[in-house]
Amino acid sequence: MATQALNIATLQDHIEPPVPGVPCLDVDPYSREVLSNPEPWYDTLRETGDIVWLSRYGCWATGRREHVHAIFTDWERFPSSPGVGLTDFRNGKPWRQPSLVLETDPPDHTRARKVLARVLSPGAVRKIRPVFADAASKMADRVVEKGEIDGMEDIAKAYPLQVFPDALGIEAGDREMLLDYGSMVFNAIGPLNEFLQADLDKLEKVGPWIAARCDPAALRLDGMGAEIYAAVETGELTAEEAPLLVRSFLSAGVDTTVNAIGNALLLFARHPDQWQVLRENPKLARRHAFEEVLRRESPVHTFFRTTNDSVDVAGIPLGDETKIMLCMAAANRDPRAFDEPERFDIQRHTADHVAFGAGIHACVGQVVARLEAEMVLTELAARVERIELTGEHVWRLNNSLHGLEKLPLKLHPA
Ligand code: OVM
Repeated sequence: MATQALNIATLQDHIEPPVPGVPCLDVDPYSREVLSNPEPWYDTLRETGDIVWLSRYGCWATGRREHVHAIFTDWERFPSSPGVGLTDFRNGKPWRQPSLVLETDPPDHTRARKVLARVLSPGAVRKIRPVFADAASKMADRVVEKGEIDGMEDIAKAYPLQVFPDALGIEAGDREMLLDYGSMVFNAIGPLNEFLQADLDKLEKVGPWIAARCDPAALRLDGMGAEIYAAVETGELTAEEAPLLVRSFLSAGVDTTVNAIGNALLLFARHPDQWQVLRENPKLARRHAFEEVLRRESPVHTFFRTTNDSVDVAGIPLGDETKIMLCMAAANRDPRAFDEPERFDIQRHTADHVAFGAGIHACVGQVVARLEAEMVLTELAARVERIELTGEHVWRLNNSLHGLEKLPLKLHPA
């Protein structure tokens, strides 16, 4: 198979830590068992030590909020250009051309990020607010009318797959391909296991579809995609860079919000008291409710960095050119940073969560993510008295996304 020639990390029997006497775990965090019920793993990782050696992959890992945040905000010692997954790009050709913004360091990163930050700025996003509000209102009417729904199909996938590609300026049709691509991009943060392999088998079909959506001819003139191409006119980007930057929207902009909205629905179904709090204070949808969802059920559980120099974390020398797993989901449940971290409380001040990362690579699309969540929660809270779980929810197994496959719900109208 073609993927055998790719440079992607795999599960190993046992790799000794570079320093003796450090805390080690021989768990495979990418096993079916862990991915379908990750919370015990998050807790084990975080409570085993400040920084822990994972012997099955030969990398470091941390689940403590303090270290996750410190490493994210220190791009000089923990760069992103060797890739932000388990695979070190310096060992061979990556599975796709590296992202101009995710998998780069300053000064290259700075230039690409500046363009994205402008297109996705609060001011720019304010302009799309009425369109997002209208779509959410219609979606909410539809699901309330239907009553018995699958929260993933009818809300969490349906809404982002409509509003985000519309805002970007890509045509309707075959948009589920965006979920296939998202799945692939996020599985590729982890090892070449059954989950990533299954996605790479679809690459021949999905890859060209994605590339065609990044072409200037395929983008509406009034969308965010066209604004990326406008940066070629001003000399900020080259003509070769623009499609690659549009690809970042398609990589990071859909599957992430799908899972975040799905996790929100699950949490509110499980915590009807918090749904009542939201209904009584709908302004909480504007910020607090979603931030608490991101903290309590983080849709992206891990990214990696690579050591640059002989750096140490909590007094442990990590060695050059070693990968470090930053488990944001574990950090967001760190009792050292959050009071009673298990408790889902939408009135809590959760500004310290690291679900969007931190530092120069912190999620550049977070304004759009928040807008989508705010609209969905606001319109549902206005119409739904109670969200009832009517069957088993099923987690979707992915190497770095934490979201649902199936979420059977009944919406009780207000
Ligand atoms: C990208 C990108 C950006 C953020 C997240 C992401 C792994 C991809 O630029 O392709 O998901």
